[in-house]
Amino acid sequence: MTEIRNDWTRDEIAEIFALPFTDLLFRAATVHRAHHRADEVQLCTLLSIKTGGCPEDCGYCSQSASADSGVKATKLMGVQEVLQRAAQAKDAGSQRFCMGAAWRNPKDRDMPAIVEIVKGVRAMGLETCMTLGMLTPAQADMLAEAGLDYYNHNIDSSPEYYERVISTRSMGDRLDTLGHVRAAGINVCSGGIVGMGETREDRVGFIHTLATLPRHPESVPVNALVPVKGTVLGDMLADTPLAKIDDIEFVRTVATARITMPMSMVRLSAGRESMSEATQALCFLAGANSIFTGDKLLTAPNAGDDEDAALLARLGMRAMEGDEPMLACARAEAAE
Ligand code: SAM
Ligand code: DTB
Ligand code: SF4
Repeated sequence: MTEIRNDWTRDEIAEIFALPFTDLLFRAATVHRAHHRADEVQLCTLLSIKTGGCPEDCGYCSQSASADSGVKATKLMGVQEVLQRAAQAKDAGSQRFCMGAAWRNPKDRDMPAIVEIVKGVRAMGLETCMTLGMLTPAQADMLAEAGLDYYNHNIDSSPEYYERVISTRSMGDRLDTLGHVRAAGINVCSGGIVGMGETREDRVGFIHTLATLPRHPESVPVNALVPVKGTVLGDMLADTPLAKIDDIEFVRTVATARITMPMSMVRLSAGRESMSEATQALCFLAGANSIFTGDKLLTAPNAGDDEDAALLARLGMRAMEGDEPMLACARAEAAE
């Protein structure tokens, strides 16, 4: 078993990131195998339960009210409709149902419906994950009491690059919410986006921030920017195509996350649709062991269940079943 460390230095992480590619992949695959089954991938389904009109100004996001992306703002979806969508996801073989709302933070008047949704989805035997923006300690406790398994709240990038992408809230605000989620006893899902025009040093700083949290997030989503027309970053990258991240650098980011956070589920998240099967296969070799399935993310298109099933079959890999990810969390606790 690899030692679980929370005292990584930025230099150490930069050194791992820059290893010869073959050495990096070998090391990441070795760590992966010591803690997880390397032939299994967790399937998660996303649903946007409240879309668009968000007061935050995240430069990548189609749902920000300050973007001109054409995404229409909706109200919070009704409980029954969410449950129906969760049932479809379960039938399609999903293990975790992740629900996102385009809020800066939930209002207290929204909480009863959110609690009902968590209880209903959980009762179907799915793991529940929500991403609703910033939480107060009391809201985190309410979600924990409802039985929420995971809360997603991404740090998105390095502390330095974060400020260039979002101005309406700080990295400190994000870390505070992650602290409230942890204190409430909910599993933490936190990652970020690569390909936003950041440097290698920023990608190192991004992994360093996650890998030095007092406890590593149980899930680490690594998104590749989906460039959306009408968003600051979508338009910037359309003008400077050279800023687009190359596949090898993306795989390096996944491998470095795997090596520094051995127990975590590393999720190959947004951006898979424009990734070749070979790149996705390299990501699995580098330690990614979770994906979003279904033909839609929150607002952007995704690969789709059939394509994913075909990819896993071609690679001779299989969907994770039962409580295996929770087992990983239990092992993490036991290792403390
Ligand atoms: N409003 C909540 C929040 O920001 O925490 C939840 C929803 S938000 C859409 C969830 C995450 O999706 C963001 O933190 C970001 O990392 C990712 N994301 C959003 N737009 C993206 C894009 N165009 N490409 C890649 N990832 C994106
Ligand atoms: C995460 O890290 N990626 C997911 C999930 N957490 C909520 C969201 C991806 C959003 C991609 C862009 C869109 O669909 O609008
Ligand atoms: Fe709002 Fe979340 Fe999009 Fe930022 S990422 S604009 S907080 S929905």
